[in-house]
Parts: sequence; C-alpha cells; structure tokens
Amino acid sequence: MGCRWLHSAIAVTSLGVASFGLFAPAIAAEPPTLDFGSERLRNATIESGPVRVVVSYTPREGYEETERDNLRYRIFVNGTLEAEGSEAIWMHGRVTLQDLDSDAIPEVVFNTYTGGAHCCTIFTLYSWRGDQFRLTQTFPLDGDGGHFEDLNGDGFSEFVTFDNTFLYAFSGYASSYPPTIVLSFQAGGLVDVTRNFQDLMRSHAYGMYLATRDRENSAGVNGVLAGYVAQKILLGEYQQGWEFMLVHYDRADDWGLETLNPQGQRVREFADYPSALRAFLIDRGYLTADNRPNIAIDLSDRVVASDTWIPPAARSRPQNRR
Ligand SMILES: [Ca+2]
Ligand SMILES: [Ca+2]
Repeated sequence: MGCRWLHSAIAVTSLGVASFGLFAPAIAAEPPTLDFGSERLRNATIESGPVRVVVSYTPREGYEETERDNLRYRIFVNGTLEAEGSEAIWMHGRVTLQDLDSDAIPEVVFNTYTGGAHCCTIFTLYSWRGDQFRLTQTFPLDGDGGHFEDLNGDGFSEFVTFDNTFLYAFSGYASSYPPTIVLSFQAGGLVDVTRNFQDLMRSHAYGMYLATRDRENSAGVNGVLAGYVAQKILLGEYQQGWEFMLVHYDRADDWGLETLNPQGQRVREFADYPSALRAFLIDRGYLTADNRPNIAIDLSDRVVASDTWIPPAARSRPQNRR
C-alpha cells in the first residue's frame, strides 16, 4: 500500500548488489534464530559458538495502553551471564545469532517491529569484544529497517538502509525516495562506508531517475528529487543532480515549503522548492552552510540511536565470573 518507490528502490538495490561481480556470496547455513510472534516462549534457547541466548516472551493480547516489556532475555558467553534486557514487542520480532565480523563469535541481533502503517523496525546488537559486550541500538527505521550483508566480501557485514529523514519531507510516503546508507560492522559498532559503494549508489540513483521520469509533472516528484540530489551529492555529482532537479521539479507543489516546530508553529518559510531543498540538505548535513558538498558527512548518526558498553558492574551474578 503506497510504498511503490520504496519497493522499486529495494529491487534496484538488489540489482546493484548482484552486478558487483566482485565476489560470490558464501552459502552459509541459516543462523540460529528465534521468532517472536503469536507463540509464548519460556526460556527458549539458541546458541552458537560461545554465545547462548535465553528468551521468554508473551504475545500481546490486542491493544494495550501500557508499554509493558513482553520480551526478556539473558545472554551468556562461555556459560557466564554477561548481559540481560527486555523489550516491548508490538507486532513481531526475532533474535538471530549471526557472526557479522568473521571473528567466530556470533553477534546477538534482535530486531523488533513496532507496528504502525509504515513503521518501524529497531535493531539491537550485542557484540562480544573479548571481555564485555558493545551494545548498539538503531532508531526506529522504516519498514523492515534494513539488512546485513557482506557486500564486498571483506568479512565485515554491511548494514544497508536508507536515510529515513527524507520520508515525508517533500511528499507523501509513497513518493519519498530516500538516499542510500551503508554502514559496516567494525569492532562491534556501525561505521559509515556509504561512499565506498559507488555501484550500489549509482543503481539507486538510476531508480530515482526512472521514478522522476515516471512522475514528470505529477504530484510527488519533489519527494523523489530530494533523495536524488542527496544521492548525487554522495556520488560527487552535486551540480549535475541539482541541475536535473531544476528542470524536473513540480513548481505547483508546496509540500515542505514551510517548516513547523513541534508545537505546529511556522518557523521557516521558503519561496520555492529549490530554496527549501537547499536548506533541508544543509540541515541534514549533505551540504555545508556555504552550499558545498559535505565530504565529512557521517550518515551513521541517523541510524545509530545509542552505542554503549556493558561494564562488569552492570552484569548480574558477578560471582560467576572467572
Ligand atoms: Ca563476531
Ligand atoms: Ca563488507
């Protein structure tokens, strides 16, 4: 329902990956997984290598006003409890043991779907770093959020997603076409490597170009073009992207020409789409304040909500250690 461009974006992205031709993805056994859906779980366990996860989960019975945590988990390494936590699962979720950095110790990857029309998946990652866990949690990300895949075969998985801040900025959801984000899983955290993946970005830009052509002079093209210009900035082709936008934008569409604060009061108003888009791209860090491509942009900040370490004091049962 109404996610046509996002669907085509994903299809194009897949083509881009397939056309890399640099490596043949290894065919690995399915990683150990537990799904959280309509079945109750009591101390359900998955394990791989030194890591074991024990989960209890109670499905929700219809709508509940309280955000009660209905998933509880404990994570053991070599038999010692090293982390525990709880989450609220609204629709469904899963936990997977997946080695994202090829060090033979699987990462614990939770993803939880929050429900809502086009929303949202949160990823929670525990990575054992020898004597403690590094814990990374994403913002709620649109749809299924993204996926892990080792795009270049270097042993470090990439998290492939989109810049969610473009959704609804200059059009409704169906016409929003956000630019690519690729983060590499390094040392237990997510690092922006988007611009290393030129082929992937280029095929995504081509999808945006086709979507613009299909929407010529019709509502929503400004949502596609916002993503397109950002994508071209990432490709080092800002000027070309900007000129394409100037030819193709919808002058009659006023979506996004005023900025409201959380109280709904107007804080900024723009005369036309190009000036609103320029201000937006500066706000989002794609352009510097003096209107130049920002080569230092770090796109991880719109994916990673928190990144912490779990110190020994925070662990339960410290007497079990060593
Ligand atoms: Ca690992
Ligand atoms: Ca990689």
